[in-house]
Amino acid sequence: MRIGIYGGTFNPIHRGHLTAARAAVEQLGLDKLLLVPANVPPHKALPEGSASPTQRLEMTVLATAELECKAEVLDIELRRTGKSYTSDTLRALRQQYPDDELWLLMGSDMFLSLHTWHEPEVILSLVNVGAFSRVEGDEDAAFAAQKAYLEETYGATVATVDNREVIELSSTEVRGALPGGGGKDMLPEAVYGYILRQQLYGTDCDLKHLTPEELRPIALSYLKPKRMPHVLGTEAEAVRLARQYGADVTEARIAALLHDCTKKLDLEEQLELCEHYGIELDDLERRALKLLHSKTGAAIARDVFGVSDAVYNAILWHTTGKPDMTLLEKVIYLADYIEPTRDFPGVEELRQTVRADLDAGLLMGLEMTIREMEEMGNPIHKNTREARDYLLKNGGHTMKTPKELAIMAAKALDDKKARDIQVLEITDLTTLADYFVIATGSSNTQINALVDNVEKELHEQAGEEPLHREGYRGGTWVLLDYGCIAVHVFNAENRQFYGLEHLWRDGKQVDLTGILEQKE
Ligand code: DGI
Ligand code: FE
Ligand code: FE
Repeated sequence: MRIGIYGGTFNPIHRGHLTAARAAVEQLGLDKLLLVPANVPPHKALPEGSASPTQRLEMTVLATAELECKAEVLDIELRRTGKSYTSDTLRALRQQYPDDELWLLMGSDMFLSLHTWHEPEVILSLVNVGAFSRVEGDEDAAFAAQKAYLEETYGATVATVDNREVIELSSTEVRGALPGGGGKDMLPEAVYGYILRQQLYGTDCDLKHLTPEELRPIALSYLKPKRMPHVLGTEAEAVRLARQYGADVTEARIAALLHDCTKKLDLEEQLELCEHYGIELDDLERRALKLLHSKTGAAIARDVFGVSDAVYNAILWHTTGKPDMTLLEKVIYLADYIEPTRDFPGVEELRQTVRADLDAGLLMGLEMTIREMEEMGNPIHKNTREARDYLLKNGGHTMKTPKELAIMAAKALDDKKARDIQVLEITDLTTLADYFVIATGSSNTQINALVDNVEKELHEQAGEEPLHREGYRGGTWVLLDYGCIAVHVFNAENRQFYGLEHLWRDGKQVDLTGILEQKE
């Protein structure tokens, strides 16, 4: 295997480091990178507000999320007390990788002074050198001379890594930009989030009032790199489901971004957090690590980020579910289950079910979990079981919000090719209803088919029946009154004549993009 060794203070690690690392991987054909945050000698005091060694280590781990190759972060130099020499580090690495080709990567300044380092002969006998070259012209001569000198004197193997494309970027520059609100583009996303969360380098971020966009890098900074795509996938899926079923999209985003924020903690750390937040645990929870992260995650979300009760509960119940879940709780439970990076037998069927009917999907998800637990011999948590039993008892339907019913009706109309479907929120304008669903049918037959489909879907999916109907089977217009929603279907002429959109122009139009297939 060809392994690159890339050391640095990484205070903080930034995108310039990553482009250099990528260039080395590509040009030297490396199979793997070892990133080695350096110990900072006491005499080279770091600037005020700098990161601690542990923080530099953690940021370096987060940065690997943006590398395409295998990468590992080593704390070997940070653990060493006293003087830290590169030759010592390389001796240790050579022992660990006796048969591999090792390449020590370094910038041009370092390379040009390499012969003055401690034990250069040891360094150059243990590893090859990959030197980044940044500038064309004069430096090439100095480079070539140093290369020839090292090869001749120490029998070194030296390769140049062309890094000229890279925009010059230094950690000093990054640190300079951060206090004024800059630096985002210079840093890997999760590293930027980590800096804000830990208030490093003079940043001063109010964590309690973040938009989802602002929260995203910070949420990523809680995760192991391999979990990041899952959380981003959960966010995307939660947005889709929230739009489709009428949940609050912003709350769905925030809950999804934070839902696994304590997932990487071990049992001891989880129990410590439970103690800290006064979270009570039952016998199973005390033993089952996987059941704790939803509880501690919810607590962190509320304590650190000030999330609403709705978001708190969506995170709290995302692993087991519970009886009578709210719309947002269902959206998060299922987004977590079916997000695009999930890949397990049956996931496609579950996705289709969730998109057709949220509660049917919820029931299917719970049953899949219970079956899996049984197969693996894991105890089933009482909340999981009760969540399933509740849905079974309620025939798969639980109370729908008016908006859910309105969107369900709009979809039923869309399925039968209605035109100009609109959903108007009129909650604040009248006591007649909360939503009007309006659509146009092209013929008497189609109008009847449209209305029949709305009745069928609301009956099957929600157990709802209209309180009364008007104009039924008359063919030119029909009203289905469900109390909280009213469905109006017209032919084109009557649609214009009644002009409901105009009469209710103070109502709020519900955005149906991504929910309906209708052509605008
Ligand atoms: O955190 P994620 O991996 O994204 O997903 P999750 O929060 O749904 O956690 C899934 C894990 O939780 C899975 O490994 C099984 C476990 N789990 C879920 N319900 C139960 C359960 N474990 C036990 N013992 N009993 C349950 O009822
Ligand atoms: Fe989880
Ligand atoms: Fe998850």
